[in-house]
Amino acid sequence: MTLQIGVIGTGAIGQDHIRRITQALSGARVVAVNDINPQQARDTVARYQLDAIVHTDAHTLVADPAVQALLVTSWGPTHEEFVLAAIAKGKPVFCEKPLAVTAEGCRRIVDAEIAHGKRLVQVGFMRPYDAGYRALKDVITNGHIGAPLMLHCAHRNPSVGDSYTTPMAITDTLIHELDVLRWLLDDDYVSAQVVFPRKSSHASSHLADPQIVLLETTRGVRIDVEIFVNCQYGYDIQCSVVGETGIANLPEPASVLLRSEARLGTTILTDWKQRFIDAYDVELQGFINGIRDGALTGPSAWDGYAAAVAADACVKAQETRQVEAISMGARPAFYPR
Ligand code: NAD
Ligand code: NAI
Ligand code: ISE
Repeated sequence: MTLQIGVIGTGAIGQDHIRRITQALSGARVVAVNDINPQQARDTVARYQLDAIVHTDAHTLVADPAVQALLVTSWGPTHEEFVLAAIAKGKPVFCEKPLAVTAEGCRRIVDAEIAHGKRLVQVGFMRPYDAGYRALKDVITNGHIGAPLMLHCAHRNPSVGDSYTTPMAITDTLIHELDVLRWLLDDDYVSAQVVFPRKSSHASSHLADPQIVLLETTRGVRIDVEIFVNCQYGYDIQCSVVGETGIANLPEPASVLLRSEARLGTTILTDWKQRFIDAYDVELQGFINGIRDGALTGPSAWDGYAAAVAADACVKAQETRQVEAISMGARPAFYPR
């Protein structure tokens, strides 16, 4: 049976996910789309030659009997409303990160899902599906570097638009590390601090860039993450795990080693869509298969909540310049490890 999906938000990642559902994945098709900009929704239907209805109201799309599952790829602040609407209709929903822009909003989703009684939500944290991160986790889990002690990470984008703000370095960008590092270490965070180095001249006047976030986990692992969203040179994701007996680094994306014009080098990607392209495919196929098999297994609403609790503390730490505590309470039995 082909799963019939409705998409809310036909922007950059909405269109990219529509492309993969339509051209790369199996078992699903897009039957309805909505965007706050209806022309963009219509253009998307034309571009991907979809046999899909354009709804001018997102809630009408959620209620459409032809729509069996939802993809929420609109702006972050709209996610909570649409995910809650999907849960109210008992429809599975894949929501791009962040699940909601505050921990309180994520908690409302967690509570609604638990009240519904069955998992319906998968969050678009794709890095746990990336082959490089999975290889890194295997090295740690198999004890090849002993117990992890420290992590040195970097999340660098070439540039961001003028609407990108200082808190978005946390809620939009660091949120990926907040998710993947707790998955990688099988641990949770207890504190966060944010340090501001000298500002890049390429950052807009209202943006603090770069930033360094210092995290501590329940087992005492110390993590530093450099967020640098106007680094100019490329889209560069780094993760180095220092253990008791060795160091494990996230593999670089495959690239031809080129000897040419008296230089030896490899290409650095510039587009986030390319850096994790395989992981996006696997996560979304996992969502489709999970619905078919009656059990979603990917990043849960609890994972979305856990990342948001840490993000709230980081945003507070940006303002106070102090070490801020992170506490998310007990994991509900509804979300087994
Ligand atoms: P975008 O601005 O290109 O697209 C967002 C779209 O949502 C726009 O077309 C906008 O018109 C539409 N929209 C906004 N509010 C709406 C509403 N109330 N109803 C219907 N449509 C609405 O942004 P984007 O880069 O595609 O990002 C969208 C989401 O995906 C964000 O939450 C972002 O954090 C996330 N994202 C995730 C990744 C990832 O690596 N997982 C990468 C990029 C973006
Ligand atoms: P698992 O599903 O047994 O989970 C491992 C641990 O990580 C658990 O403690 C769980 O609570 C936690 N976790 C899972 N997702 C998380 C997230 N997004 N954020 C924080 N913590 C998270 O382990 P497995 O099978 O290694 O799966 C890990 C992820 O990869 C899952 O999201 C899963 O759906 C996905 N997956 C990907 C496959 C692939 O081929 N790339 C195959 C199977 C699973
Ligand atoms: C964007 O929304 C993403 O999710 C990208 O993966 C991230 O690198 C970027 O900083 C975000 O703005």
